[in-house]
Amino acid sequence: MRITVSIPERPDAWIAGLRRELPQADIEAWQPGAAPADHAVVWAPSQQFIDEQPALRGIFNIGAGVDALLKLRVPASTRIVRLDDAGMSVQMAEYVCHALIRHFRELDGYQADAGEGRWSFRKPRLRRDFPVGIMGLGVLGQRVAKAVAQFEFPVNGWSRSPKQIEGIRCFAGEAGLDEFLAASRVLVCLLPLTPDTRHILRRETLSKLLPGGYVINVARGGHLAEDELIPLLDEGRLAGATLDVFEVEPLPPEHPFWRHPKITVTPHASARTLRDESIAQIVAKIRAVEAGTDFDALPGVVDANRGY
Ligand code: NDP
Ligand code: OXD
Repeated sequence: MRITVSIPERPDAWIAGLRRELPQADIEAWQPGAAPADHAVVWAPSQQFIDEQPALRGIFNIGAGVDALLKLRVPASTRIVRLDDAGMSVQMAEYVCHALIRHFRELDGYQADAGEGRWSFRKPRLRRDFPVGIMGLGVLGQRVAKAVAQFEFPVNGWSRSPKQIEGIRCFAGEAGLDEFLAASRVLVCLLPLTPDTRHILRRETLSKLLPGGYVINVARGGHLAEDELIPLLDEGRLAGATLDVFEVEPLPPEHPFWRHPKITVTPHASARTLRDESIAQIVAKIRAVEAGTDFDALPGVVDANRGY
């Protein structure tokens, strides 16, 4: 079995890990003109890579989001498989709970007071006044929703297909979006980026949140209509935003998000790919399909028509 690897950052570490787990396989970094492989392990490969590897059975993405891959022309016979958690959901739960509680408990205000040696209390705020809406109730969204519910915030969730999740008020589809937004004050985006979800965080939708809305975008920069956020903050329609993902990454130094007092920026760090966990998951899937398991029986196989 031949496996080709196209990963921009530390490809050698990935190749060494894959070789350790699959010593019988021929595993090499892809370069133009490389021999055809059976499977690929990738992050944001080029169209040339896809065009030169028409016989791939599986493309294993080392992230959960496949929007970059789905921009490419991939042969219909090649299946795309994304990471299914692999240690990301707990990180996402930590990140979102941290951002939520930092805002809810006004910890930035306390830090500013401390900087001036001021011992002063803020009036306690009520959890029932801060319902949290999670957009996307997949692998990451459900874990985050449950973690937020542990802190006794009311939690709403929105997905494409209807769901029933204990402790979460679930809404679905276009028809459920307005009611979901109107019931939420803190909005967390954990959707895949698809033609249906691009710019879903825009003036029209964000204006439907409860007063004092707060946005946490941990999915993709393309979900947010970036030009529309700062006016909503400056008008007082939104109280703030924590943003981990951006239309252009790295976020350019001159971008106004860096310096806006109501925006917290992190560098696409909310849930990092963990190499060992990811290699273990990918190798288990490759072993399964090589042993005759149908791709469709694997968790994380992408439906290209659906876009995730
Ligand atoms: P999943 O595929 O497991 O979940 C996606 C969820 O979004 C599902 O609940 C799905 O609905 C819902 N959804 C998709 N399209 C729509 C739509 N048009 N309307 C309403 N709901 C929709 O993905 P994951 O939870 O694993 O990951 C989510 C995203 O998080 C990734 O695509 C990636 O972009 C981002 N991500 C960001 C990271 C970071 O570091 N910032 C790290 C990892 C991921 P249904 O359940 O009905 O199918
Ligand atoms: C992912 C990511 O999609 O790292 O996994 O953003």
